Amino acid sequence: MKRFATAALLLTASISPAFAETIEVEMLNKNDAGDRMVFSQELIRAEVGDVIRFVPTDKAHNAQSVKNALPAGQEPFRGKMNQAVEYVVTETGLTAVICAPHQSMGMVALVVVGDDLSNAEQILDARIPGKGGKKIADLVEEARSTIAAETVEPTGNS
Ligand SMILES: [Cu+2]
Repeated sequence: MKRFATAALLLTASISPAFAETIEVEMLNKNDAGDRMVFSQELIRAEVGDVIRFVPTDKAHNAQSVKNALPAGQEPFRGKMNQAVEYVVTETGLTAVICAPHQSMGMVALVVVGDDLSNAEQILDARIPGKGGKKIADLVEEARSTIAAETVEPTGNS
């Protein structure tokens, strides 16, 4: 009995270190497509346990969450200007991320954790100004259609 318990414990221990990832997102003045004041990834898909690291590749940016635009129970984050900041994901759902000085120019991103879209309406109600608000709405729509496409029953040849 004791031997069995030990074996079970070892097995659990070897499985449990989850495949947590660090996802790096750059803060840019311009991306390869020529868009100005942008995050290098705008639809950021993650899982609980992952860390999203926003890095100041270019100057004069920050990354932070937005009040009422993140999952219940999730700790908000607020990076300083010109500094890297890490968002430690603990909850499933959507999080709107902005660069404070450039949000109205469209420097925003949407984090999608665990394919959970249940707080989408809150994200859309968060009143991010200008192009940022429009882009967040587009990203919510993109997340919806991407996840819907992935959850379609497999046809057998895919
Ligand atoms: Cu910025």
